[in-house]
Amino acid sequence: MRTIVIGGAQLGPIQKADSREAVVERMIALLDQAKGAGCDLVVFPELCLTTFFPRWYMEDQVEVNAWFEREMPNVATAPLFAVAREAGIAISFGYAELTPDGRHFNTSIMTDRAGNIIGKYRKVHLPGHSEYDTERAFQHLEKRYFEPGDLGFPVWRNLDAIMGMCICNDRRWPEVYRVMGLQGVELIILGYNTPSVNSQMVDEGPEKRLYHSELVMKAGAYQNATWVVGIAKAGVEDGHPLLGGSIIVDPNGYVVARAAEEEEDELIVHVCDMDVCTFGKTTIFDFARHRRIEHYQRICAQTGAEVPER
Ligand code: CDT
Repeated sequence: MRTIVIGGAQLGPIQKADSREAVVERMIALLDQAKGAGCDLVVFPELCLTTFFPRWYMEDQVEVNAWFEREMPNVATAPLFAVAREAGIAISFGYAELTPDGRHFNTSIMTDRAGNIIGKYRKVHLPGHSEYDTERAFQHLEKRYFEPGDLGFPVWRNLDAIMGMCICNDRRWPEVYRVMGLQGVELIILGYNTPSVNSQMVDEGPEKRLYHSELVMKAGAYQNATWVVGIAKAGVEDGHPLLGGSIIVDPNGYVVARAAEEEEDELIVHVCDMDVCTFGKTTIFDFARHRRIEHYQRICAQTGAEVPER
């Protein structure tokens, strides 16, 4: 058995006026709970230090940059790293990254138990749009504020397991799981900020959105024989509802831990045995024996669908 006690630290809403320091205090409270529960690893959501700012249209780059972190750890997050290091708990969380050469990414990091950042991922699939859209009920401007990630989907050895990361919208794309699956991933961790309603379609509310969110994580887990941990920032931020539904999914696609419906700060915990991945990886999803890459060229040669002529 290679067990990792995983804590999924769902965060409730963060308002526009809330400081990073206040958020970090909430994260530390969850980390304290995780310590009490014997967690080895705690996963926090996407862009978790601030409100989900891509819902706000901004033209002033100085105003935009105020939502970004220029270094990690920094003054606001140093206490979180210190508590994690002291407890010997590895952590992962998402934040808006502004690089020294002025590039903007939607980023997640992963630490080891000693608080060293050993993995960084930059979100590849950026949803939404880049200009103000009068047709939408609300804005989703990730394409305006971020560039697509440039690091691919690497995996890292951590806590005696092979781990990878993706972020929110990435969880909907099977290629993401498979690229990590092809590196033997055993645990995929991800955070999300998913609006509870569709800004362009009135009949897509929280029920359907929760269903889709679970569907893709269960499928990604099963088809790649890997654990998947998906953690929400949830609840109503300045009048805008975000989905909860944080889950831990086992390599058979079963949900083994699930957040309550309250959409608040909440820790979900499960003892995850990485060796459970082995059966699927050596039988039905033994990629080396069963994949037929001679038929998969389209996956990398083509972006949009090309339908046959009538
Ligand atoms: N943050 C993020 O990626 N949210 C998207 C919303 C999609 S609707 C524009 C998601 O896939 O959950």
